[in-house]
Amino acid sequence: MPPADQYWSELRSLALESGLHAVAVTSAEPLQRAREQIEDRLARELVNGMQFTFRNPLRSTTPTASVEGARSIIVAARSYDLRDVSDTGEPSKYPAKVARYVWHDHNAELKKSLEVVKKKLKSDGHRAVVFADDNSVVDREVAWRSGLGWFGKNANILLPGAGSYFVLGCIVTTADLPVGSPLDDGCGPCVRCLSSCPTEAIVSPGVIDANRCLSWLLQKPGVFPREHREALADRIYGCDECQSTCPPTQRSVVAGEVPVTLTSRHRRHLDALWMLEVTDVELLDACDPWYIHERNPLWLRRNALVILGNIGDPSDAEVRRVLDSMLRSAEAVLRSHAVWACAKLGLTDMLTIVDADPDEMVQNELAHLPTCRDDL
Ligand code: B12
Ligand code: SF4
Ligand code: SF4
Repeated sequence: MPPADQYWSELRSLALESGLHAVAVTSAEPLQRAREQIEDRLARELVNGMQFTFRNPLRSTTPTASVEGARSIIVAARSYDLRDVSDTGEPSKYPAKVARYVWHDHNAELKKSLEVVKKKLKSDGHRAVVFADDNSVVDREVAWRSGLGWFGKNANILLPGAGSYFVLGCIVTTADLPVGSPLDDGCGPCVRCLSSCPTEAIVSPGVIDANRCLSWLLQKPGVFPREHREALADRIYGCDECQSTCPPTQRSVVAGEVPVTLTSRHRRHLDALWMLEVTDVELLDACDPWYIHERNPLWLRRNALVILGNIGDPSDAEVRRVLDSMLRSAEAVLRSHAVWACAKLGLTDMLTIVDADPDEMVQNELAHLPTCRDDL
């Protein structure tokens, strides 16, 4: 076996050749700080029903629970800073936009690259398992501990000179590799992300309140909180605001180097009206290249109704027609969000259809109608 430094140098070169943008190593020691933070967020009720790494904190912060005898964790970042995905394709009157990381399944690409390195580790007699966006490891904590990047106040990991438009993943392995150490803070006095968050969800540096974070609210099942619907604007899935306003991320130099074969099916948005009219199969097919957790057309349509209330044109006959059909939907959650959209657009005359609706959710919306949009 070559010395640890030389072996890591070989693995590192292989990783970079395989499409990863940066790699580093940390030990497989428990992620004590992350465990404490998770417990603290749960105790402070900042988690709002999220499962992920919060469901079993002990497991997600104990690398050796996933790989017995693990000694090291190879942490990797892959850029998702695609600039080529066009806004063209079908012309859209009411574009419902997804966040940048959703445009393509970058986690699948990241895993493919990590698999190449894993294969090498295994052929050399080590145990090795790949994880990326998996509940077994807290990706950002291992990335921070390895020195891959610093923890931004927006809670993202930023790579020096390259910002935060990166997905993160790792290989937990029994190989002994030379570990890195955390970088110095790179944010300095900047607080742009805190002030740019549309819902003030960054409650202190590095701490996100999931009760307010649009990224979580867009995927959470059920009623979209009324107090955050206007802030949602035209987002259908994911939110980029705390990153797109971040100076080091804006200055990113990775642009144009993301190895992805783009097709005409890659896009930044779908039309909100279209989403409310097509079948589930058509909707899911259009979302196919996107990275969306538990693809449920119901929540995507709920989000599309909020968008329609925010950007729809009430004088457009198509808008009226689609809202009319949504007020008659078999799904109470769609009827109730259609009620809100009608009121935002000043179309309260349409609400007679639901006057006698037996559903509590719909009656609750009728009892709390918003005022019409200021710009109408
Ligand atoms: C749950 C989750 C979410 C939740 C909660 C986010 C959160 N901040 O916890 C929601 C749905 C809101 C979410 C949103 C997003 N997510 Co997310 N998410 C995850 C997931 C599944 C687990 C995260 C986790 O365990 N959090 C636990 C909490 C306790 O960690 P934390 O909030 O980061 O807290 C740390 C800091 O506070 C730090 N810390 C301690 N003291 C201090 C002090 C200071 C000053 C600072 C700055 C930090 C700091 O220590 C804590 C523990 O590590 C990971 C994948 C994974 N398996 O790890 C992806 C992941 C974190 N998400 C990711 C992405 C891309 C996003 C979005 C950008 C997507 C989008 N565009 O909408 C947003 C960003 C929102 C934000 N500002 O954080 C990437 C992050 C990549 C990166 N470069 O950092 C990950 C790693 C997925 C992946 N494999 O690439 N996400
Ligand atoms: S993802 Fe959006 S809502 Fe969540 S903290 Fe960042 S800016 Fe705020
Ligand atoms: S916006 Fe400023 S404070 Fe926030 S993560 Fe970026 S550099 Fe740090």
